[in-house]
Amino acid sequence: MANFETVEVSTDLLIVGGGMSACGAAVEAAYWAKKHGLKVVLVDKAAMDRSGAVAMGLSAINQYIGQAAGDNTVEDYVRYVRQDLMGITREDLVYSIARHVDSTVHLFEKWGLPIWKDENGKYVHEGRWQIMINGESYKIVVAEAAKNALKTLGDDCIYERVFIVEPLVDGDKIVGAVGFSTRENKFYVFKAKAVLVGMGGAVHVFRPRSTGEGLGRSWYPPFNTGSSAYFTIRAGAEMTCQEVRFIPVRFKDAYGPVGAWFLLFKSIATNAFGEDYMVTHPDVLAEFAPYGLTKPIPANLRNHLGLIDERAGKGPIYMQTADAIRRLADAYPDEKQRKKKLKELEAEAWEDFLDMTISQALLWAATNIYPEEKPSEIAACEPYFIGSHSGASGAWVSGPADLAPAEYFWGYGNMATVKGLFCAGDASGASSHKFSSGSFTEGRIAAKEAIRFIVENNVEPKVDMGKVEELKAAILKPLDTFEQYKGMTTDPNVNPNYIRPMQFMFRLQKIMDEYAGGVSKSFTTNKHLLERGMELLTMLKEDSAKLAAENLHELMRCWENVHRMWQAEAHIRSVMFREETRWPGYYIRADFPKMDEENWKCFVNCKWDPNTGQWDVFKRPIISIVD
Ligand code: SFD
Ligand code: AMP
Repeated sequence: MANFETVEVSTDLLIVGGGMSACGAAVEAAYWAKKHGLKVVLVDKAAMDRSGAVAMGLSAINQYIGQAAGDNTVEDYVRYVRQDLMGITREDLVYSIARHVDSTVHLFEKWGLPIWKDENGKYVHEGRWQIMINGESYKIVVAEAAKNALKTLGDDCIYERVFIVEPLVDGDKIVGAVGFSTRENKFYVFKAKAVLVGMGGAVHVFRPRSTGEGLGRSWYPPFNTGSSAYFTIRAGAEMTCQEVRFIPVRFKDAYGPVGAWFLLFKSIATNAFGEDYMVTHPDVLAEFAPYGLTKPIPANLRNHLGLIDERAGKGPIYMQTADAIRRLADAYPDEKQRKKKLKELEAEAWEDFLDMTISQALLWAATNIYPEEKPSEIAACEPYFIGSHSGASGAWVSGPADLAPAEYFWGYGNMATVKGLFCAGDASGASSHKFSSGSFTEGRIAAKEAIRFIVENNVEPKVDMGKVEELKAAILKPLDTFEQYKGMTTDPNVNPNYIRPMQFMFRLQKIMDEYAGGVSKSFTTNKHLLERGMELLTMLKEDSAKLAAENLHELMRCWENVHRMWQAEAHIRSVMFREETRWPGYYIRADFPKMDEENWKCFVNCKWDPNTGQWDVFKRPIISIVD
């Protein structure tokens, strides 16, 4: 620890994270900061060009309203999100993003992102809200714009490969963050008048399906490890929807996307006996009325129907790719045209993976899959925390002044319940279906409000440097622990004096998988399992003081796992509190297997008190703003 330099950086606005929401925040903040002569600093644990969920690229922009063309209205989008989340959504937040999202998409196009166009120059839609892109370089295009915007404020605005660990708080106000370089022996202290959190969601909290040679493969990118949740919880912010994990259905083992198959190619999925599970369970859908009886059927119910068949021994579940391609090609009676269309469809099918999940294309090639000839297995993934997709976990933030009911408004849009702490993308909860475009848009909204907050509350951050020294010692401790004890066993992985981050992660994943309804329990849990899980998690928490790191990379791994562990705790506590099953297909409470609209049509929020270390879990009302 002695050879770690402490680097102090002072700024007005600090943006933590460098993904879609942080890039949106950077672009917007730079504009407003310039007007007011303010400084903005962005910190990413990785390199912005390829960081976060969009690192590998994407094949579609999943939120586009098409307002100008009159394709849809913002209200339509709010209804869609409310329906998909089984009624549990902050309509003011969804509305606020949806009304601005088209302008974001137009900016992306201006910056060079290729969006598919039809012969009339209109965007090619994958589904009602989704438009197709050649998105292999999506993140590079967006990051370039963000970096260019920040560069207009100065040369010292971007810190890459710096891992943010902990918030700095003064009373009820955020005053900065601390972290460390993953490349040099440097400990960073960022002092700020406002902090905007955009550090994504969390993966590898639950044991993944992948094992052995595929270990670590998941749908969600491995770089997002619960830092947003940890940062906001530890700052004392109220959190919401921590029970609403997301389980996507994906092509099995390489986790390739299904959206293009279901929506663009109009494919169906069946069980191994050829039965379409979406039509063979009307009774189950009726149990979850009104949502189960309204189109589109919510993502979790779609999962649930497939899982019912799987549990009944009717697997594997297949995407009927060959049928879908044949159907589309057969629409061309002319043989030459039909063959041309077939080739086009084959190319599109492969490109869908090559744009965003290259390993799925490799797995198809390696396992002799020709999508035009035979179907391909799909499966429900392990659970993830991603409030910007079809999950909802994140911080409880204020809505916009012109839309939010009084209960949802406390002065600045997208500000958490801690003063000066703003959240966007996966970091803000209860406003699902933002996706890449909506997350960037929310970053813009939050950054504009954060700058307004700074202008109206322009006081120097009071940082307690004694506390910072304590944090520095605690954060770097795993390096010392390893050095101290590494020689005491012949195998450095097995040591009674410490635990390495990989083993720590395995233990966390086992607890979550077996007690909180992971893959091996077919996403099913109950009060007793959750209580036992909490007991084991408490012991894991104790052992986190014994984490050991051989180098800077492992030090990051240690703190990533501590972040995951806190996300896990918020999840278990919230699942335990909500005594119903509202999102089967994400999880089932076997002791409360039915949805209970009367008692549980509400948000489940929670809060950890930094002064007492106590958790509080409680209800918040749903206030609808759209009919
Ligand atoms: O269809 C720290 N998403 C899709 N959106 C679309 O619009 N189209 C698609 O095609 C999408 N597909 C998709 C999507 C997500 C994933 C995981 C897959 C496929 C496989 C959703 C979007 O990608 C998502 O909504 C946004 O990216 C969310 O934005 P944001 O800003 O909340 O998170 P981020 O982009 O992942 O960025 C996180 C950043 O934080 C950094 N970070 N920095 C410092 N310190 C720490 N401790 C940090 N921890 C994390 C990261 O490096 C990163 O910069 S489809 O298949 O669903
Ligand atoms: P995915 O590839 O599953 O992430 O899907 C991309 C987009 O399409 C998301 O907006 C999903 O909600 C939506 N989507 C995927 N499959 C379906 C389906 N079967 N019905 C309706 N919407 C879907």
